[in-house]
Amino acid sequence: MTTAAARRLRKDHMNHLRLIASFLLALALCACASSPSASQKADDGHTAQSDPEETDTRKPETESASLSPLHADGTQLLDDRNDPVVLQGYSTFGINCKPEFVNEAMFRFLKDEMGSQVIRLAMYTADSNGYCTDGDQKELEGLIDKGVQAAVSTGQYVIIDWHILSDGNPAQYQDQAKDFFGKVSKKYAGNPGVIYEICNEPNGSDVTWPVVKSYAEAVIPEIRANDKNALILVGTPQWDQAETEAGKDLLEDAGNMMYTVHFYAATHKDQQRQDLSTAYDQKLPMFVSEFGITEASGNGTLDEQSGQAWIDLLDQDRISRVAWAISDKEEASSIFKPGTDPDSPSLSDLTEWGQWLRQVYTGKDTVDDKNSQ
Ligand code: IDC
Repeated sequence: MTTAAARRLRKDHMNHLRLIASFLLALALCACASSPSASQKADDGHTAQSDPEETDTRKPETESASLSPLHADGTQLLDDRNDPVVLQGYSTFGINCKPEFVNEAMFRFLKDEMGSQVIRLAMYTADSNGYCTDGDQKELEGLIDKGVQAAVSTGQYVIIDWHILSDGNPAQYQDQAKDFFGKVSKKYAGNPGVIYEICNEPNGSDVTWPVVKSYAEAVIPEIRANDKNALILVGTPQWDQAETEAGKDLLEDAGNMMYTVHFYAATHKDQQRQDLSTAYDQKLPMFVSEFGITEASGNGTLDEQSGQAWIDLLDQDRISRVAWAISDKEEASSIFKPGTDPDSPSLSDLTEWGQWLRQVYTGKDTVDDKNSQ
């Protein structure tokens, strides 16, 4: 269950209680107070964990019904009741390279066992069968569709990520981006679960914030023509690490949007955490749509200490976060071991990184769970 859904169910419950006799209300309040639930944690600015009792007894008719429209207000993401939402979840690897990991069983596992509330569908534009280079556009659009359905039907938000990388300047494929976002926003208009990330990690010495800003000003209207309210995420220069530049010169008239920040904790430490705090003070609405605790290469050792310092900061500022990557490639940033069956993942398939994330997202220790099986 999402943070928002857990909170809404609890609120609905409370509203009903208010209608009955006051002594019952007192009793009910007592009962609530005695169970420190996920929503309480979320209210404190920490990420939510699902409460099995609530899930079993008060499950909405369809899981997708639990997805509240999201909107940014100041630095904070809010649901349709204006309650703060802090999403946590997982990014696919490039769907161009690992399409088999985009499936409902996988996304359900991530939700049920790994604390996921949001799935990011990373679609490379130029690298490895890129959408704008050698990839099959129809196939990739079909995969996006499959991923959106799988995420929403398992009660999770879904980010459609235009994953530029070696094509560091988003303007390079701006026309294709306009067509693509026009097409998908038409298809998913009004679906509260769908979030649009219009460029992963702009990079290159000439790719300054004004360059990214003008790309955003060209692409966002394509989405707004179909969907006035969808949440849109906009990248920042230097691989999503120049958020303070955006903080000095915000996009205007873009509607509901946030700016993305990425970090890899073994490489990015105090300086980058300081930048995030500076941007927060600038009142920049931020969303961490990709992070890892390896080096920026996606490999090397895990820096759990720096990773925890980042998570503490994100908790403090109530910033949503999405981890890289739903993959079994032999590298430290994969959450699954090589050879994992993408149609039936299990806890024993988790890498050290996967186990760390599960611990941080759910509070559960995977080794203990395995021992008790
Ligand atoms: C990396 C993958 C790696 C792949 C490389 C190029 O982990 O296997 O060879 O892309 O396709 C990012 C990018 C993300 C990177 C990741 C790790 O958004 O695509 O994935 N990373 O390098 N930004 C910072 C790190």
